[in-house]
Amino acid sequence: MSAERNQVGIIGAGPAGLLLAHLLAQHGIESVLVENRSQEYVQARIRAGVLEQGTVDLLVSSGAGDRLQREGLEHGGIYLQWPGERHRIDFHELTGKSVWVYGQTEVVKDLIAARTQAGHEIHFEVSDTSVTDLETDTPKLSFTTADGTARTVACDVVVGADGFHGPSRTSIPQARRQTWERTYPYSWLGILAKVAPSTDELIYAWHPQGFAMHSMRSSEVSRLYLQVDSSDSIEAWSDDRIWEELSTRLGIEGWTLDTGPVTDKSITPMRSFVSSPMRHGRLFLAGDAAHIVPPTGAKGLNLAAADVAVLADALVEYYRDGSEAGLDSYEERALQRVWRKTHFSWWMTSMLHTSGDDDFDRQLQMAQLRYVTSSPAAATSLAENYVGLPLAVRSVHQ
Ligand code: RFL
Ligand code: PHB
Repeated sequence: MSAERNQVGIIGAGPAGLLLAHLLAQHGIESVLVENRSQEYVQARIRAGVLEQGTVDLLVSSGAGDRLQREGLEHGGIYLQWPGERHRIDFHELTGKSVWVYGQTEVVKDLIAARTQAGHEIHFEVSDTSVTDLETDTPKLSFTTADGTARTVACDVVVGADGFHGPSRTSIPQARRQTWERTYPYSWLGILAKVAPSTDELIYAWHPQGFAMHSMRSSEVSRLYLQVDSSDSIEAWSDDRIWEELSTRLGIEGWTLDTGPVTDKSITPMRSFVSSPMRHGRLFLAGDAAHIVPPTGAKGLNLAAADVAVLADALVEYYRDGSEAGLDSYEERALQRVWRKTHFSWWMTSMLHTSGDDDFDRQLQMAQLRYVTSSPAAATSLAENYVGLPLAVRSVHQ
């Protein structure tokens, strides 16, 4: 076993870990980045599709946004619908901002390319990842490389960007951790299809048979989702059954859903989860490692990006001035945003998904949908949350 030294240890080459490594490298800060999956797997993992303007601005200003600017689809609004009615929420008019449709797979590919082109390594397919000595000035990141070499790297800081199932969060002593969790009684079945989108902007549809959504990846590829039972298995959903259900739930007079070959399909459970603290000694958590939102608000990846923006800023300040003020205020600044987006994601989810057959709940959902599509004040509230609220101000430095 060899003893090594690095500035920042990062666990996880998802959007959070890759973006953090990239932002730090821009400021000459070195990092060791480890990932337990293969590069091919990470680049093909189909998840998010919507980037807030702030996330786009961050990627572009850091030099990783060239392809995003060329290929990303700018959307100035979304449609909200229920049987017989489809309404547009105009983000441009209400907030002056947009969102961009650009797959998480593409963000990950761009960030991997940026890191490798800059001559920095990503250790894919590692095993036995662990962090120790968290309460000292040199926390240790240990892992076994793909070729079987056991390595331990002494760092100034270790960042757990290893998603919901990674080992970082649970290396914080149980007695210090508090978690808040809600598991929803339904899941999302998502498909990727080789067919031009049947819509210019995303459609979020309430339907008595369950929520449905029409999103996209490009002018030739559509991404669609269906609310299904938590107990449903993907085998129970043939492509024909999926298209039939999508056509029913998204259907509206004078509009048809074009169908095409399904190239990917999977079922994802819906969960809200927040864990605190996001820091223990010299270990910092970022992204899904610390919090999960249901995808209805399109917030998960954007939250991960916002966490690492704050953390990168704090680390730059630490290495430049020796000040730990930014690191000390990381959790407070991150959690404010996390809870706002946790609320928004829960709210969108609750408004659009059917659960049981309680007619009182349905009447409330209908009342809420009518309100957000008719009141400029309510529509603005949805719009400003969807496009993303500005980064929290750093109260300790003012
Ligand atoms: P990730 O992407 O889970 O990355 C964590 C990485 O850590 C690795 N890892 C380890 N590495 C080394 N050693 C270990 N022991 C490790 N254990 C784990 C993992 O392999 C992985 O590569 O977390 P990160 O970076 O925080 O990024 C979070 C986002 O991936 C997630 O929030 C979004 O995908 C959520 N999400 C959406 N977010 C949006 O902002 N907009 C959307 O439109 C949106 N749509 C979605 C979504 C998530 C979905 N699913 C499947 C959960 C739609 C769906 C269907
Ligand atoms: C997606 O395109 O995958 C997507 C879009 C909006 C969401 C969730 C997922 O709210």
